[in-house]
Amino acid sequence: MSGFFDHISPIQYEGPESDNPLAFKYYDKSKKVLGKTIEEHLRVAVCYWHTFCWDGSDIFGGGPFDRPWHGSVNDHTAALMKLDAAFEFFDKLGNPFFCFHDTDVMATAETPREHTENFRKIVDAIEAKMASSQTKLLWGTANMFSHPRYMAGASTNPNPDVAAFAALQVKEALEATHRLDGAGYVMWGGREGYDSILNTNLKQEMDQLGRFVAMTVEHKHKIGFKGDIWIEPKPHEPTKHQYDRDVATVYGFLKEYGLEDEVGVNIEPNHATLAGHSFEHEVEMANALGIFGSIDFNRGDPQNGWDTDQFPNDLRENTMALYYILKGGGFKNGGSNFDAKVRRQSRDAEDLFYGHIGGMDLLARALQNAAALIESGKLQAFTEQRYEKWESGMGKLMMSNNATLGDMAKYCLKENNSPEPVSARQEYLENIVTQHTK
Ligand code: XLS
Ligand code: NI
Ligand code: NI
Repeated sequence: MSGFFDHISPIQYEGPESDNPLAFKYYDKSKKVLGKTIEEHLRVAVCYWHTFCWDGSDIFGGGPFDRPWHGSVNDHTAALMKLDAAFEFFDKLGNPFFCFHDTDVMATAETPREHTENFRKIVDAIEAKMASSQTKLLWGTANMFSHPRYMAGASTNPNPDVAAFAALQVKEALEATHRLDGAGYVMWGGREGYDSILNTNLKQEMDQLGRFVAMTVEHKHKIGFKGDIWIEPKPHEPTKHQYDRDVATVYGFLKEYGLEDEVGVNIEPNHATLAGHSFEHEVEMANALGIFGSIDFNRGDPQNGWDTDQFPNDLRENTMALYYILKGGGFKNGGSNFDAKVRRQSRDAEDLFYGHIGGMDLLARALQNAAALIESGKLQAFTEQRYEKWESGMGKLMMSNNATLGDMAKYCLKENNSPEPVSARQEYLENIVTQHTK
């Protein structure tokens, strides 16, 4: 035991009337919503990186967080201390899943051989920890953006030796995810993008990324990993132009390289807003394209133009997102990963709990709101009625490939209709959402 969270008791559900800041008010994990428990719907995960690796440092100064495992060297002993603390946290919070990057969990390594050795050693320890814990792995990933070798990208690097190092990391991380029975594997683009077109061969880089993702898919099948692979779209940061800009761009990329049946998306609301979209737009776009996978729940700051990774607290935004998630059939292998960090001045162990408790309570409320919206059927009924004319007549002929442009024109002239505009009732629909945001 790390002892770091000794002063905190396991977090219990106490209901909305409770005054206890270290209790759930809404996350009643066994409560049934639309036939499944809240826990089964949300599949909440704690992320290793923001929660246990970040020391609070920013570009202007060092880390104010006091975490005993953050010594001067990140060796295997420190990695084991961090692992103890992480599982103590999971066991107390009661989150069913966690997520990690290879470099989050392992001792720092410089060479490829050192990387493999250090990573495999800690994966053994993680496996042992998981054997005596309830917490399962939602997804694994490889960090191919922090080390200076990845300055100019991983698989999109001008130097194939860098891509080979990235291949080693992905191979190891994917195999570890498989071994730890993870539900998915995430590929966030990291530095797969560019800052200046003057020094960049864009087509070459995109082809490299396409081949790299294809190799990852091939390896998944080779080792028999049955989980999903998800790309996490983000428009910029760290590079000016990230190749995986948003859900629609990722879909185009997957189509181009023949991967659309193999790879889905891990959507992050803060990335959606950076791309100029709403969170629910990205969810519904993924549903429409058949690539919805998982969510990294966080929020941006409306006045800041970067990825602030704050815990979600906007009930309406998350009600809307969960409505579209439920409408699309809900999570399968995916889940709700808190890719969120407490603020730099929230330096205590308690603050890590407040952040996660708040996020889990918020999602539990949003889920119940979304379920009530589904049950009321009003939004769905309105949209269905709005498009119902496509079910018959000329609309049906067009959509079943049985009409040409000429046929449509001929029909139009024959009917000689001047169609009347019809209200889209936006405010009426928004009021329904407001009524259900509780
Ligand atoms: C960064 C991403 C990252 C991924 C995992 O903006 O959100 O944290 O989720 O590599
Ligand atoms: Ni993320
Ligand atoms: Ni992010």
